[in-house]
Amino acid sequence: MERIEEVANRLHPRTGTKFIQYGTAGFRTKGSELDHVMYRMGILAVLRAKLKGATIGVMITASHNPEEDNGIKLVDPMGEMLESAWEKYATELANVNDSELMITVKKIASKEQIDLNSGTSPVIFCAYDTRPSSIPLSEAVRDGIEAAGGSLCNFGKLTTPQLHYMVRCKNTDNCYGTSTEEGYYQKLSLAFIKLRQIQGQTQKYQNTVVVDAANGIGAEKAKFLKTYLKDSLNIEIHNDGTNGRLNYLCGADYVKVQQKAPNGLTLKAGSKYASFDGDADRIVYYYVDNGGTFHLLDGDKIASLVASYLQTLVSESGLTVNLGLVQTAYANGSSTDFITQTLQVPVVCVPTGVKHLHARALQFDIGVYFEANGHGTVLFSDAVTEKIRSAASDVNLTDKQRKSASELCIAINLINQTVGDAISDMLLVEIVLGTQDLDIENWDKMYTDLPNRQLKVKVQDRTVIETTDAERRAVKPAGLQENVDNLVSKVPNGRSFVRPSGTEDVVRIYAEADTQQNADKLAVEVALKVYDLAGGVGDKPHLPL
Ligand code: G16
Repeated sequence: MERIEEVANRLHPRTGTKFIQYGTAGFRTKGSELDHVMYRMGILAVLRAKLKGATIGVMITASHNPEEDNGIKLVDPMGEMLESAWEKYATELANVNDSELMITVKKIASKEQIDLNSGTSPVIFCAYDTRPSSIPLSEAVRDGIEAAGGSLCNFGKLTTPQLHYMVRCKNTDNCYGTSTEEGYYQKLSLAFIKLRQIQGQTQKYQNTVVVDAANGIGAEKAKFLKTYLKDSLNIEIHNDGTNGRLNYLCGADYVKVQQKAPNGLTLKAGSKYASFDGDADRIVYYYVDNGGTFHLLDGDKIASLVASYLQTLVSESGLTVNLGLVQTAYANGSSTDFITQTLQVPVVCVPTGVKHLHARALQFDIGVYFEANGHGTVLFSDAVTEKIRSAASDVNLTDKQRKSASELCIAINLINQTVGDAISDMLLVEIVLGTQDLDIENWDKMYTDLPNRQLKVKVQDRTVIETTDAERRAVKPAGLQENVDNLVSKVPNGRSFVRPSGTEDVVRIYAEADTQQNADKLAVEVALKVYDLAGGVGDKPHLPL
């Protein structure tokens, strides 16, 4: 511990004065501005590990952001996001001067009653994505861990959800799975192959998926996975990083926001496509119909498909289970109507950020959560997992009930319950489509999305926007919400909201309406209000988009 300030001064000084905040998914900014933040997060990870008496994870990634950005987030013992109460410590520690570093560490330790001299040397799991800045930044994390008396277990390149999985495995004595990359592929592929074997004959379903891997880490990892899946799923990988920049004109975020195919793929009618994001924690599906029109199946459609599958299995197994679904304000209005009215599954809305969805999903026996951007998973409470396991071998139940409970047991092993995982979600979607014998067009017919548009506006200071009601209403700056309400009232089926991004220096605008033309117009009009009332910079938003 006594080396903390000396190492900071010598190797990782805070050179600028720019304030940085632990946001939606940790710290995120230009990779060149993060060296001191990385060093300090190595220290914080050791403090957290000492408090919890457990292994903590550190993931270095800026996920969907451009290649020159980078970021860091801490992973808590069960593989979940860092507890929000600690986000303020992270922000404080990242922003103090070097001379205040040790005082701040001691302050956090004293508040949390952490014994800095306990003599234990906690292990910190660290991994990173494919960005050029990731390896040097991981060295700063290592220095922070070691200066604080911890030891580093460096996994090198992993997807974000793989690191979350490893942390949970380690802290559950490998009951959740083996904390190695091979253990991850083995667990998922075993469950996938078993579910494939019990699935009936299919006519419409095709077991090929063409994947745009965003030129990110998901490409390499999906290639490994293929060797475990054998011929149970045919994955064709494009945008694998050999010939393109990370997230540039490709990947899940690009496809979702632009509502068009990524560069690097030529879509053919009759084929099924999916895009991962840069660190493979998000996935969206899409296809073109015979007329050449592009159709997107985003996180809302994945959530609907998965919820319908789980609900069927639960009801066939005769179990009483509290199944619910968590969305954010970005969820398409049609999806919420379908899930609540047709599936009869309750839906709750929370602010953007997987950490919020995850926390709310834990309150259900089975909590399905997905952001519209394709980030999500399913959580099973310990009690319901046990109930399902017992039902699978309960001789008092019918064969059909036992069979459905067994299928649920296997599905639990296919799902990465720590965080959204593009690879695990893809396998789950393929199983549901196979089980229900659906092609992508039929899946798409579950409901029809309301036309929608997302825009972003650069402002001088995005924190001038403050929101309430799960980000559905702006309370600051004055007058903005009244203007949004007024614009929305003029459009059939109109809905719109604005919120500051937690991962990019922008304000995000969402609008939906009865037609694409109206959704685009509403989005631009709301964006203009943001520009005028919240200090917009650069070009004014305008039509055509
Ligand atoms: C992160 C978060 C997501 C969030 C997204 C966009 O995704 O994990 O929960 O939806 O950022 O957040 P914002 O609108 O605040 O910029 P990722 O995939 O980039 O880690």
